[in-house]
Amino acid sequence: MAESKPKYVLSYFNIKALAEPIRFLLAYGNIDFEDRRISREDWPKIKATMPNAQMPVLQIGSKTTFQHLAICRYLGKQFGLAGSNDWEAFEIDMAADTISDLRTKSAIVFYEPNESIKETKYVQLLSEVIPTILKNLEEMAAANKGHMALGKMTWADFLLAGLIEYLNLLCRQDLIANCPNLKAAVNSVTSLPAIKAWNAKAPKPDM
Ligand SMILES: N[C@@H](CCC(=O)N[C@@H](CS)C(=O)NCC(=O)O)C(=O)O
Repeated sequence: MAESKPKYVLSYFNIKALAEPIRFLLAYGNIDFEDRRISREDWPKIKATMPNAQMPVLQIGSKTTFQHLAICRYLGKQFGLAGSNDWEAFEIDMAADTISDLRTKSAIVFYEPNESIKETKYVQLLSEVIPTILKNLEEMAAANKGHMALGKMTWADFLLAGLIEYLNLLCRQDLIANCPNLKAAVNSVTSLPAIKAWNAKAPKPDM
């Protein structure tokens, strides 16, 4: 990146969801970013200007970046949260992709417009899909001493901590209530002074 001190602008709706891990990472990295929250009324006018017509979008100086996982991975590298070799980066990616699986599989059901189809799909989601992924995630966190990878804090912990409220909503449960190691991973991030300060000043989200 050529610019020495680029301006950061994060565009998203006034919700936590996919942007909160990015906000957490920017707060952790002590990056003074513009937290641009687009209203649902303004979104149709802005949609066509965004890559893939979706958000989150993070402007870094003259660069327009998108895809929340790629952004988290990049910021993780910038802030020393991405491991120190290809194998370590791979272990973090496996954890991040598993968290992402939980989100995509539950979001498809949550956003199903037909109420009766939705409830039918929730039966399988709640009885099979979520328990399988959650068990795997908890085992990964147990093997990594209360973190998602490498036995220490990485950007995958930030991903989980930033997404957890949204995941709980999509999955209709407190996912970490009975998962002490996942709870530890979330707490390791939310107890950081920078994240506490962010949470204290963050605007009240719409959901
Ligand atoms: N693959 C993208 C997905 C982004 C995405 O699904 N964004 C949604 C909000 S969570 C969105 O912009 N929805 C509005 C629309 O599609 O009109 C990512 O991971 O960042």
